[in-house]
Amino acid sequence: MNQFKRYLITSALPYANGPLHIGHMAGVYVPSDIYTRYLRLRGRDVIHVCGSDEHGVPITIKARQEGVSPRQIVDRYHEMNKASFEKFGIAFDIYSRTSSPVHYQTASEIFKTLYDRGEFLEKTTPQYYDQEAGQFLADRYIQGTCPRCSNENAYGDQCESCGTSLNATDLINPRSTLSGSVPVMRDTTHWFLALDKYEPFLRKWILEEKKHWKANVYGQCKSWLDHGLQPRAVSRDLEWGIPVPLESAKGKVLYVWFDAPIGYISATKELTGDWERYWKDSETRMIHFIGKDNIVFHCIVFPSVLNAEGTYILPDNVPANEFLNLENDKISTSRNWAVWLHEYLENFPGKQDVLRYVLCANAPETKDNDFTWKDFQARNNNELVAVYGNFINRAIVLTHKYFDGAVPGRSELTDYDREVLDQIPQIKEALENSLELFRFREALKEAMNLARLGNKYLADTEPWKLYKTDPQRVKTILNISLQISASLSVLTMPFLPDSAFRLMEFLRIDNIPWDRAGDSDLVEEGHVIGSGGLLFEKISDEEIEKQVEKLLATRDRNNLPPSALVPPKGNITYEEFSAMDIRTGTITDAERVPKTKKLLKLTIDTGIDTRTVVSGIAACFEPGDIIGKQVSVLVNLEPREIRGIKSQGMILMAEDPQGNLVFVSPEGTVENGSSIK
Ligand code: B3M
Ligand code: ZN
Repeated sequence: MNQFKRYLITSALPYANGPLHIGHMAGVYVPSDIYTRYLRLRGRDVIHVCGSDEHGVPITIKARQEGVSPRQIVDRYHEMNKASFEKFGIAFDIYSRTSSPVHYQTASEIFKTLYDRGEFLEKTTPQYYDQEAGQFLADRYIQGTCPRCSNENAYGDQCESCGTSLNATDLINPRSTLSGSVPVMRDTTHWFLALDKYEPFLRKWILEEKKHWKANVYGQCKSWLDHGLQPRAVSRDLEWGIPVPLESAKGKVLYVWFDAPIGYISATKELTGDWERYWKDSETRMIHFIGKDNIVFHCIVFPSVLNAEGTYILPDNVPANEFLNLENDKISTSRNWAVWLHEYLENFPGKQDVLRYVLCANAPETKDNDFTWKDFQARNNNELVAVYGNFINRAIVLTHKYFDGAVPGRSELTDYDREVLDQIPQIKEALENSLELFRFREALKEAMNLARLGNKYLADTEPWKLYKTDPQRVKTILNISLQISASLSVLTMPFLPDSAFRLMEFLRIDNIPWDRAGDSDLVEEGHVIGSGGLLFEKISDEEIEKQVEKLLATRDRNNLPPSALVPPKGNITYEEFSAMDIRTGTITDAERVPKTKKLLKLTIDTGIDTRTVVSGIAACFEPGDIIGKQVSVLVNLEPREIRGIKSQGMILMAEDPQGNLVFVSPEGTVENGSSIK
């Protein structure tokens, strides 16, 4: 029995610093929209809130890059993203924005309540300061090596590679993303949420009561709790953001991850005067839809804030997805390696359901997954067109051909007929169970199983061969086919709303209640159906090739914005440079290091000796291809043992932002052992 009276669905608030892409859709918005549509179809009391996340350093960095104000950036992308969501069919009840007055007030009130209760530690601590840019460095203003996974491009608040939430002072070899300089330390006062104080509450609430959460979410939370939580600053030395509502806090704003989740509350206030029924009543079930990089903020930080405030409910589930890659490479806004939603909608008008289908079928629900244009085409042509669309088209065309579009009556049923009719409610039940468990790929497969059932039923019974000899049998077959079609118009609605509505138009039916789907009498004998049409159209090789070429062309390495390249490291002295002894050498042998993907064992004639060097280049080079190649070798690097092999030195390589490697070699052949200066 469902103990919840109502549902509050939140979708992560996309930063208003750029357009939406398919990774956002696959990770958050397609699943949240499917789930919300399903709840509505089942008659549940549900609201779905979202909006633009308009504060934070990503926005001020973008403004700085373009030489405009943050306000101009958020105004542009708030409108753009709102329109893209609408065109794509993501049916929020409200798409608000965190620069709204309601949000400023709500976030300020919650901060003040916690401050007055002494929930914050007020600390003056040394923070990184960029003397050239004249500002403190927080979040994306500072990069360095992650202490947890050694990712060299971790940000001041989070490492996107391993998801760890960080304080800027945790970074190793920090560098300013504003000037590239090495920052200095300067004292500044901030207010810290004492997360460590909430560990007992979080351990009980998550580790004991949320064992049913998805493994990727539960595992991350457990890992953070096992590593121990640190106090986290909830304010920043920035101009753009919600001013900290304290007299002593001039020039300081709320940390974006303190205010953004409160944006869900503000949006609900704007949507309904009855907002407290959703946020403060234990009979409301709140579900946060997010990507994996937002888990700590939605499972640890925000629930701690709400728990400390004391009057709000906490999320019942947070079914975070992993990441979607594109053509085997990470989606990257800075490298323009993305399929932008607004461009998709322009290039494939009327095909939003095709993208919904592919992103759901390939959803990164338990691990990162990959989107390729070839797969997009294959799933459209081989599944949507060849199975689902083909079945519907045949059922409608044959009903018009033999019965002028009137639903024929059924007569005596065969065992096969009964078997087929019995499967419809079974498929529906399986689909519902998968949706209730947030397994959207599985649920979509069930919906397609119903289309496959219908398609196979027609192919097996071949009514077009029977009409002359047994028209009564044809009536039964088409009646059953139309019942299946009517159920499809309901059961596909959460996933493919546009084609579901068109199918309902084809059949001239509307508003079949979800609970009736699966019945075998949805369309009555004599009901006249519409003339139908193609539910889906084939996508040609040319259309796909055009997309792939565009993608590769826009990823033009020469035009990469400077920010895409690793920013320069700090200065060194001439003495430090001249201490390095770099020589020319020739690779005389090369082999893979067993049980590793990245390592090659190289034998190198350095002119002064022959030595072994282990190099992480196996992903880019075949051993046989590089024997005889002249290279540059750092010969006075301290020897170290790598996988049991003594490596003496380092080969110099150039690595571009995509991680492709090329040798740094002398232009002409020179004697091995020649010094490189
Ligand atoms: N703006 C999305 C991101 O991290 C972030 C979500 C906020 S949800 C309150 O890309
Ligand atoms: Zn990391």
